[in-house]
Amino acid sequence: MEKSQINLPESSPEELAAYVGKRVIVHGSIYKIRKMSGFCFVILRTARHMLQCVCDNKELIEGMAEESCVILTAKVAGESRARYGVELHMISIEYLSVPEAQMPIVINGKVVDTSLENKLDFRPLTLRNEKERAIFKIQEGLLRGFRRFFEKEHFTEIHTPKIVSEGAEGGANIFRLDYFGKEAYLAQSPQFYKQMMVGVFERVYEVGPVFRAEKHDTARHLNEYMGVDFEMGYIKSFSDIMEMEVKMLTMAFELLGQEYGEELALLGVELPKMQAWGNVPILKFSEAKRLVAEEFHREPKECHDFEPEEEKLLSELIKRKFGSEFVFVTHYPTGKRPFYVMEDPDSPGETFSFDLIFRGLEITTGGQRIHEYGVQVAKMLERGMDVKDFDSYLMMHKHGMPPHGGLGLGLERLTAKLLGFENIRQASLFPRDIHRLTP
Ligand code: AMO
Repeated sequence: MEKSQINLPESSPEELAAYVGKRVIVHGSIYKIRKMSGFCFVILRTARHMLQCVCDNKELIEGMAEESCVILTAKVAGESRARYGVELHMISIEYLSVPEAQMPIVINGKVVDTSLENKLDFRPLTLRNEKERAIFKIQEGLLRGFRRFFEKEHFTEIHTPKIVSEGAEGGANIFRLDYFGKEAYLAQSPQFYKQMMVGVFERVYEVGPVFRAEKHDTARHLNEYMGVDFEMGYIKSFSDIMEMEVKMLTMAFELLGQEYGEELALLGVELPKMQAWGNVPILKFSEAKRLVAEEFHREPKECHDFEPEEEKLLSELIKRKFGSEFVFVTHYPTGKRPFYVMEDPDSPGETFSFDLIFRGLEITTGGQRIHEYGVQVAKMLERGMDVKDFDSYLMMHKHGMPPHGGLGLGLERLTAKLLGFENIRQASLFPRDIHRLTP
């Protein structure tokens, strides 16, 4: 009889119907064995799917162990009760490996029923659970959507150094390194380098790790996270950047809807409706602060920034008033923004900057940058910075830069909020926080 090789990761499960009546060879891990009288159900975990198999061969059943890696030969049969409308009737099994130890934690239930700490401690195993791994397929989908958008908009992908001589974002949350006797740092963001590359490619993006030595243990901070950064030249205003972000998110959500339906359904996720640019609510920081204080009768403790609780309340208010889960907050006070951010000439003390808040959490910061050498140097001096330390950064300003701006988006924050998680760690494959360096 003719054998066909099914390559499941590439094909959509619906295509399996075409194989009914055929003999196939398929590899994967035995996820779950459910013994019945005289036969057993086996769920085979492939790169993306969970395939229902049936085995009535006593000898085959006896030797079977969960988490064995196998190559199955089987016949495909139609079965309306199975997830993809087909099941595999097992003919033979070739074992590639058999587990040596008992699973320390149950991974093949509907959910991994344990604390987040435990889930993270056993991450190489708990990620094998179908719901846990679905989180990271969705994260992959977001990035595919972003990349599709960047390609369409003619952005060049760049990779900038993560060992640097100066922090770009200021503040104390920077990791120090001994770099052959010199002091160096882990990059707090690709900020300087993405700006430099605007002078070369005009539009650039980077997806890469960002390091922040946050000493506090919160549900929204990691010490290493994935930054999605872009930067573009010849902008007319920083609202060009916000418009780009709306389009970028729209494209990513569309792609998720088209190609990640199975994972979204597994996690019970409904995609947010991103309004078209022009309809997404935009508020100035000072207005947003005032609105939250008035509506919720609270006295702000911090005047120059949002408290986490205020971001939550603002989202709640915007959803109620405008039906939007996204809100741009603009014109943050100069003192709270890094030295490269452009100040509004008509409103000194306010910057051409913004945050995007989604479901109560800041997922993005962006804005327009200072592109003129004299203005940038003056700003640095005003802040008591040593201009000489920034020679290589200032080279681009000195030799001509277009008006430009960009943004940085935290991938784990977006994923966590999209999937309704309280803790950002759930959306990081192997989170790094003050307590966690392994796995
Ligand atoms: P910012 O410092 O606001 O801006 O960072 C950008 C986005 O990164 C995410 N983020 C974090 N995610 C997880 N853990 C953390 N510790 C953490 N810190 C920040 C947030 C945030 O909105 N250079 C600017 C961006 C720009 O203007 O282009 C910057 O890095 O989602």
